[in-house]
Amino acid sequence: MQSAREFNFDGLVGPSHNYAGLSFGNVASFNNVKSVSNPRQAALQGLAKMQALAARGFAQAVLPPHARPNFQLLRGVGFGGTDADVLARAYRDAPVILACAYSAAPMWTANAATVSPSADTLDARVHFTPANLNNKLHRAREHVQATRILRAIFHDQRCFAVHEALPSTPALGDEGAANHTRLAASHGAAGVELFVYGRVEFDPSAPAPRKYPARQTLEASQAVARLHGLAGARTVFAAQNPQVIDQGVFHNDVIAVGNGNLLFYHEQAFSDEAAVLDQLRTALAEVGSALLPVRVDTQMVPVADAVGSYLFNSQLLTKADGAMALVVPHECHENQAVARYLEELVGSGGPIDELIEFDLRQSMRNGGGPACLRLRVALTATESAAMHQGVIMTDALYAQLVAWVQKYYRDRLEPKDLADPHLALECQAALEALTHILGLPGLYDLS
Ligand code: SUG
Repeated sequence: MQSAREFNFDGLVGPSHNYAGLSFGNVASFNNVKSVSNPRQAALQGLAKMQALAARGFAQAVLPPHARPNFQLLRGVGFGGTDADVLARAYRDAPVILACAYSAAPMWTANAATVSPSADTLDARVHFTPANLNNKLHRAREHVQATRILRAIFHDQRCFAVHEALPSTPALGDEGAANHTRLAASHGAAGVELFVYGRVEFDPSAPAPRKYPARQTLEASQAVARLHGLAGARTVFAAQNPQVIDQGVFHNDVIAVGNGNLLFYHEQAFSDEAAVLDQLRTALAEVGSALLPVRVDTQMVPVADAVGSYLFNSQLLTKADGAMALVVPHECHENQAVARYLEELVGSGGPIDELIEFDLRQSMRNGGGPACLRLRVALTATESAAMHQGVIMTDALYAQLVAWVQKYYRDRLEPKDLADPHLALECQAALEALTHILGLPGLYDLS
């Protein structure tokens, strides 16, 4: 077995971060529709998390934002003329589509792709499948730029395989790592990959939510596992509890998170909790490991509190001493039940012995917590040396990115600002400058 480190690739919040209420089923996005956003603060909050975790010795990297506005989308739905005409016409006739074209949602890189480390795959390469995110218009074209970014960073095909996204159709709805958890004795050891789905396209009798959409299908999860060459005995497919989807759990990472052999989850997360635990135990036994479940009861933390605080949308990080830290958003301290639970958890003598808290309010108001903001990629030393080095977070990169944000980002955006042609130019200039900072020329098709 080779040793490996887990890199967290956080999404750099783009200059058009705004609240457009585009995600039906995501309670925060819906509740904050049309409120005023602060893109500069959003980006600085995200960078502060990256910098603090890098300073603690965790492997940290950054994924760039996507080109905005997405003129291909706007022109593709019939808005023509100059760029300024396109923006004015879209604002007049279809402001929601304009908001889709401006969405900064790629910041939530847990939805960028599903990643399987080389220890799990048949050809011993790291596999990536960009998520098609076809459930929401504002996210449905993200995979085009995400594929381009991942191929630019993980360009060495001896180590990496970046697949095309799955065909973009409801039967294959795929939301990436937000519905995928890897359990293993260590990051470098062969592990068990857990895929959680909300709906089965070809079995109408399978349980499904009634109020909100299930974004991930079983068929999509199975396709990703096949593409990555995962071993059947070490792959588990689990149905999400449709009742929690209807309470705002639009991705499994809003109600469960795993790291090492530990699964931290809410008792209502899965349709059949006992069966999921059983399958995980059997699969982990294949690799000589034993499941460590940390179950949170409804009595301690009701689902509504889990959704409101994003307790489970936390990062579980293995520290140098082998214990784990839980990276939580500030909201966890503001919720009484969750704060009480967390105090007990870290004081219990168990494997999670530290809380690290961040103010991510700008992202949280759109339903994105610490775990949404990062894509986990476990890499051996050879693999981490083979990827593009310019995205690895260092003090110098942090300082450059902070200065870049201060220079290009507005501190206030409201819906009417999306019609301002200057905003489009500002976004383009910012991204052009970013390609130089990250050493990734040609990353964007800015035509
Ligand atoms: O897809 N919000 C995102 C939040 C994604 C969170 N990711 C994970 N749980 N991994 C979504 O619902 C809101 C955009 C708006 O309303 O303007 C949005 O897209």
